[in-house]
Amino acid sequence: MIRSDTIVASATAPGRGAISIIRLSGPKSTEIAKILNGKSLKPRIATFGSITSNDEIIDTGIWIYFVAPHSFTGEDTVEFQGHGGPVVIQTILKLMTALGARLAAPGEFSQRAFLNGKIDLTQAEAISDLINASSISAVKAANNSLQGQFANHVNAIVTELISLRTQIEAHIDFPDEDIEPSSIEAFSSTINHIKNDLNTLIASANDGVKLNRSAEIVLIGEPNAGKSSLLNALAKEPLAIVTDIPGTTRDLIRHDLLIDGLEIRITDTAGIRSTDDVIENEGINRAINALQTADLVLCLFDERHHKISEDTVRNLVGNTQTPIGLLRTKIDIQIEPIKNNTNYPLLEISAKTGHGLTDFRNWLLEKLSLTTHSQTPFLARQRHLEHLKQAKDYIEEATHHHLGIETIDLIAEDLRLTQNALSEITGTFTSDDLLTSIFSTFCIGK
Ligand SMILES: Nc1nc2c(ncn2[C@@H]2O[C@H](COP(=O)(O)OP(=O)(O)OP(=O)(O)O)[C@@H](O)[C@H]2O)c(=O)[nH]1
Ligand SMILES: [Mg+2]
Repeated sequence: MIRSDTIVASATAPGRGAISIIRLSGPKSTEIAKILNGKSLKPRIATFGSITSNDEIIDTGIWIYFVAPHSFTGEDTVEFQGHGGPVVIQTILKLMTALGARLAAPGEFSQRAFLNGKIDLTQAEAISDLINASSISAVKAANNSLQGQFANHVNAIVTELISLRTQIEAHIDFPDEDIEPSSIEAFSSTINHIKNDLNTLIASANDGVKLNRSAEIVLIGEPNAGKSSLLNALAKEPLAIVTDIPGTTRDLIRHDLLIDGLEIRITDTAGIRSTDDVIENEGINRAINALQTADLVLCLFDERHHKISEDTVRNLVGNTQTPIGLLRTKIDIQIEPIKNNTNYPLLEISAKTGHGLTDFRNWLLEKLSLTTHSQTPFLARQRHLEHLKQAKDYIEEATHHHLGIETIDLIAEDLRLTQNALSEITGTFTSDDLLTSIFSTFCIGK
């Protein structure tokens, strides 16, 4: 266990609440609790007690003592569940710091749990991601990471790499002896196997990264298609200016919607058309850029002026890889019956009457949840994806050499670098700077 001082923080959100939890971790925790409570605490027993200063009661509540190493941080930890008033909390924190505790930095409890080997880095990050999750799918995936599913995948590849490196490096000491053809075959087959595993893991991590943020939807269409009206109808407030003048919207207008617990960022854009207007053109460029990185692009059509077809869809969105959905707008005034000649899903709505909006919301939920909880067992971060890609680059580098006694040291080095890149994910090989930057984004008290 690391040697450390005693830290303290309120683990509950700032502001007024019924209950607050104040958490102490480190060697002085029980001593501080004893002074304030007036008697010793028994491990793992919730005890009603108080916090007293100069013979005056500051608060009463429940004390719980977790003995090292059987605590979240791996250190002696004491929690006090008291009343959730900001002045009460501040007074207790002052009393505890006067008795030798130090106010904890953001994420410092989790950092100690990591440094004491209670959790690996992916699990520590999953705690923060669970707290910040913006959908139920993200909650489930964060819990999977917290249970170690992501780390297990990484560790399985690392174990395979270690075994391969041990066998390969044994040959470095005997440069005059050729490697058996059967061994060469076995080495390259293992390298290929690891490469495939990495590719599969990168695909899952990609989905995991998407889950770790709000889903993004971009509305695209010709001027007057009804994009801004739809945004306003969904937001239930007049966020964007709506007129019958084509080219009303120029800037990207964003709104965060919460549909059944799924956070969706929806972006209204400038209508797509060819124009000499410099400002409008800039708006159109921004619209086209925004749709490239979205999770879903919705093409809106007022079919009185603009018929739906594969060509008209492609004219709007080009050759994007972003999934596409179609919306036939203003159905309160459309005369022709709906007909879908494309391979994209098509729904009809009226922003004016609200017709079709409930079906549209349900469809969105299904569409975005499908991409989210399909094959995605865990939550991931951009940082993980970068290390996985680095690992893949290094192992690919290894396959570029013709495997033989003269290249074995180069291959061994590539494999060592592959392993290091993977170890950065779980934190077995991580710089202090990286740790500081990861934990500093956590809540205080976590
Ligand atoms: N009847 C009817 N009119 C609608 C509906 N939705 C939008 N409109 C009208 O269509 C016109 C254009 O609507 P906007 O929402 O500004 O269209 P837009 O796609 O944002 O247009 P640009 O910003 O110019 O690209 C306005 O006069 C709206 O009142 C609808 O569902 N029914
Ligand atoms: Mg508009």
